[in-house]
Amino acid sequence: IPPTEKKKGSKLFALKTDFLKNDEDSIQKGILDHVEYTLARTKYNFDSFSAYQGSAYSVRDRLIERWNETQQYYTERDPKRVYYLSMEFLMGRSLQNAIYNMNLKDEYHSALLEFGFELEDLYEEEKDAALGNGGLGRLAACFMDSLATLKYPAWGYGLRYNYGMFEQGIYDGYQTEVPDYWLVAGNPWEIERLDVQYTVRFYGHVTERKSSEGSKFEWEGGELVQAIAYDTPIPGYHTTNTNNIRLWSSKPHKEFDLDAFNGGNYLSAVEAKQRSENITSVLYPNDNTYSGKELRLKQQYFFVAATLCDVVRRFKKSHQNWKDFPDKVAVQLNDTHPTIGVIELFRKLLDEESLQWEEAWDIVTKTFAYTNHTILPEALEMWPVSLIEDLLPRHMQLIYGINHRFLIQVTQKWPGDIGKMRGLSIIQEGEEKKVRMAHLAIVGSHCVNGVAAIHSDLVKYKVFPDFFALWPQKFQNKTNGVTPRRWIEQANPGLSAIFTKWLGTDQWTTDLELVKGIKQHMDNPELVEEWKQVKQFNKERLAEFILKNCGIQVNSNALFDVHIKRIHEYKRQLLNILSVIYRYLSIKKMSPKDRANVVPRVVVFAGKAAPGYVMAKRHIKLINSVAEVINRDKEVDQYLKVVFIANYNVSIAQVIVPASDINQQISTAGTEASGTSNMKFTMNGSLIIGTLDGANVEIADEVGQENMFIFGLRTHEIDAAREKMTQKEVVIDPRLQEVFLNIELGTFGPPDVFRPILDSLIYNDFYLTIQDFPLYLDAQAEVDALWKDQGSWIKKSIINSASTYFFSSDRAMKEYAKDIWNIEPCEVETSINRRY
Ligand code: GL9
Repeated sequence: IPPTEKKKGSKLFALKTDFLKNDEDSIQKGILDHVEYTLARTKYNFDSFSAYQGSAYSVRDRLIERWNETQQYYTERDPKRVYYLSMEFLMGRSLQNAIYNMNLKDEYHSALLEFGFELEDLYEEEKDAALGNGGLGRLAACFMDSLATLKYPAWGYGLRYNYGMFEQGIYDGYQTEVPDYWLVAGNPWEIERLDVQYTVRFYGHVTERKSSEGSKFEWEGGELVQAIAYDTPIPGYHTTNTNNIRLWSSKPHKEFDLDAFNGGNYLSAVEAKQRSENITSVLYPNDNTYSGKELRLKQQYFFVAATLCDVVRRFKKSHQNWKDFPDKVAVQLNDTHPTIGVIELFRKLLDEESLQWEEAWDIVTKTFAYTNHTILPEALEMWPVSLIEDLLPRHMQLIYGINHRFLIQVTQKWPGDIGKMRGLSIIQEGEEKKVRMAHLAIVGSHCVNGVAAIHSDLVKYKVFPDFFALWPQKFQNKTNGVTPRRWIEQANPGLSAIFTKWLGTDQWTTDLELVKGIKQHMDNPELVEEWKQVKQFNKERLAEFILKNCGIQVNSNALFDVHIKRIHEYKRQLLNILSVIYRYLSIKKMSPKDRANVVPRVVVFAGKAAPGYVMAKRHIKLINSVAEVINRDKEVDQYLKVVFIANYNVSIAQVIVPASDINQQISTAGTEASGTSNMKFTMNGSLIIGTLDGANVEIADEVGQENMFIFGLRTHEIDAAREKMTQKEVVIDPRLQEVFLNIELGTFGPPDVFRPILDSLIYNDFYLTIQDFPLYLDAQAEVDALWKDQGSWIKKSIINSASTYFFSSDRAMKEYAKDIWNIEPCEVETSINRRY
């Protein structure tokens, strides 16, 4: 270092001596400084929102210190890293999470109290970050929490959509959608990195340049778009380790369109630039469906192109040999959405780094792994060849080349079997040729996993049996998990206090296996009493929320029956509401004496339907129409209430889940890959009423079927049941007929709106609602019977919550790290560590 530089450096080091302090005074000063210098407000207009913002910025300062320490440490140690590529991260709110994970709850609480604010109230000032649709995006968020907590060197990569998941309104019982321009409220949790930018190309053409060393292919021309990085620090729980989620935002490329300018087309030149900002404008609000829109493919490529530039640049800073790449880098594909990344890395190695085909492909397949999240055929992505050819011409050439070599392998395994070739090919032939992204993901990865045991079996034996026959060792199961920090500690402080008291330690937050220890106290009347009280408290909190947001008064002593998730035919909210109608009609017919035996229920629904999913939106209308009739019927007032909570999101889930007595997990067997709310509910002592589908199966293994309400057709019975339906051999249960009749007679409003729902059941019933209906009613009757025996109920509730170790995302992440990524924890050693 030249002497002048050294001198400058010494001043740098002299000034930056210590980390921020965490005593009350320092925290208060931090908050006030931000209110004054970041928000430019004074103590005279210091309202709750500015208190939230000031607190968030002061927390962010501390996160940045930890982030810097962590990234510096990783750079020095150079451990193998994992990159989790996900088009969705459903983070919810961040203030409480960051404060809890940094172990600064008491400090922030008392600091704010002296300013006249309750920390807990300030949490409510924050807007949810909803850059995801549902389970898949929330899973990514839970995984990020666990990776940081377990000290794995991991980064998440995704897109910074300007519009997140739409805001749902309910008008006249119908869903309305309002765009969610979430950034208007500001986002203190992100750091704009103007120094991290890459250029992404679209369209253009491929030129072959021949030389003595062979041919080189260059992708040229087309449109250029700039990707800018935005980082969100992800603090581990009670550790310095702080990982990162890097989201890309699209901006116009600086290259100036001189032709348009000289032609006097200045305004149209600006418009062309503006179009590039569209790429990251909006999250596609689809779940379990594939939308073949060009903009979506652009999003996918933009995302992986920028990500791989970043990953490759980081690798090249400290490595020369490409052979080392898979020993330093693991890339996980969260569903097929980022699969074009397989080809992008291959293209970089081949065309930019001049590696040979075999060597480059070997590096690619050792690097990537693919998680499948659904087997619904309508969700499997298949992009038209013509579209890829146009948008990504070089990639299409490479896909053909890879497919050619792959099909040679297929013929070696099954000589002369054209059917196998056609079935396995990455390209689907037909009127319009398509690229099967799942096939590309399987061919391009060293590992393919499903997200629950039953789902992974379906992936192996039903959806991709020939791939499994070809490469049995590639296929694994990794059952999903959820973070107990957000879903127990933050969402349910009462239950957390019980755990800590009866286990004699608070270590259960990172070692959920300890919670098993609760079982040994389940006969202790003191614990039982506390358990009751905590549930009651949470139910009152939800009742207040419902009154405030829906204007409906519910009895917090009633059984809280909860069905919250995306609205989809396969999840069968319809089955639930039909049984609610049956319950209503039954109560109406009862004598006063019989009514005395009715278990009072509050049935809660929440969830969004994809804007284009007409049938799901009709289901919402039916639920709301039924709710309206029931809720204004004074005769059933004490016994039944139906509530549809609008605009379901992560922070609403944090209020609903701890308050539930039973939760509905009633998908048609074989359709729900895993489900993750089932895990959150079970942790919070809510009993599942459900089918043997997704992770319900493994939950039943852990908690015992006798502690749940399992009913319905099994996966292996589904095909036969569908056949029975088409053969018109199904007899509709008379109780269901009565329900149909009431809908047709207009009991719940003009029946023409509901006609398509009834038709879908009577003429098709693909999701087997009719056949499962009587079995469902039996299970519901068991629920009522058990509720009357509160002693047994609470015991089962305790057993449920004590048996959820396996469903912690910590367990899931340890399995991925060991079985797929081959990475080790890398604990940051630093003086910030003192606290922990
Ligand atoms: C999903 C599955 O449907 C769920 O069963 C599963 O729990 C999650 C996470 O693995 O993935 N796949 C999928 O496309 N969605 C899922 O929830 N949809 C949304 O995220 C809306």
